[in-house]
Amino acid sequence: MKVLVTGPHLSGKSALIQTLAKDNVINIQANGTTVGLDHGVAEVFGIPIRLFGTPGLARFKVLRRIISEGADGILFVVDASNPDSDAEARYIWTEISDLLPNVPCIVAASKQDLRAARTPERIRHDLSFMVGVPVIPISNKTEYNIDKLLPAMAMLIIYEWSPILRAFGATGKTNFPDLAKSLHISESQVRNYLRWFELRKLVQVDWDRKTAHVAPGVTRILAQR
Ligand SMILES: Nc1nc2c(ncn2[C@@H]2O[C@H](COP(=O)(O)OP(=O)(O)OP(=O)(O)O)[C@@H](O)[C@H]2O)c(=O)[nH]1
Ligand SMILES: [Mg+2]
Repeated sequence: MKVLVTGPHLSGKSALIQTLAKDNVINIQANGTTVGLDHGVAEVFGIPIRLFGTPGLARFKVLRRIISEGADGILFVVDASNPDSDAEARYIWTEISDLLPNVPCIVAASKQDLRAARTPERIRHDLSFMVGVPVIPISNKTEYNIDKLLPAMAMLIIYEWSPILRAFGATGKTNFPDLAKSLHISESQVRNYLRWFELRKLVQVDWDRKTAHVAPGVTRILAQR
């Protein structure tokens, strides 16, 4: 799954990708600012999550658009300690909402280790344009709540797809013709769904034998609801 890490300048996007993906990170910076992108791979419930970080400077709009393409989820990083960056947060938020409408999103309110850090309630109040989006307070310095972010993100994304993933699991069938029959869709539609899910490692498909299984991590997430 592809998760976009975006938000205003210096909010802690690159630091977050570094904290989440540890040794698996590429980062294109000049003088401490992202001028290209960040890329890192992490894993949650056995599902690989490809993290793509954008630059935060307003002028890198074109890069943000390119990096955003095809994202399944958004981690929107805001600097909880700096209300002066809220206007920029609003600008990037509008831009990303336009590029990725209806994509599941979580706000990571960073720098909670600093005394000036605002609480999630305060962030919700100050950034009221982010209506209904969950806010998780984090710190890249102390790793506070870092372990909560990707499981929450993966759950949101998988719940988005849960009706069809559940339907695949619930048929008890694993071969394409039986799946098509049970779901009342054509075999080519079954293949299209499976290709999409396989790319995101949500199902395991044997294209020669024409069989598919929902990945164990996904079954675990669906069972929690
Ligand atoms: N105290 C504290 N500092 C942080 C935290 N996260 C990031 N920083 C610092 O904030 C500054 C900016 O962090 P980056 O990760 O480069 O921010 P960014 O959002 O990638 O910045 P751009 O790519 O320029 O938009 C750096 O000096 C980091 O060390 C945090 O959780 N706590
Ligand atoms: Mg950066």
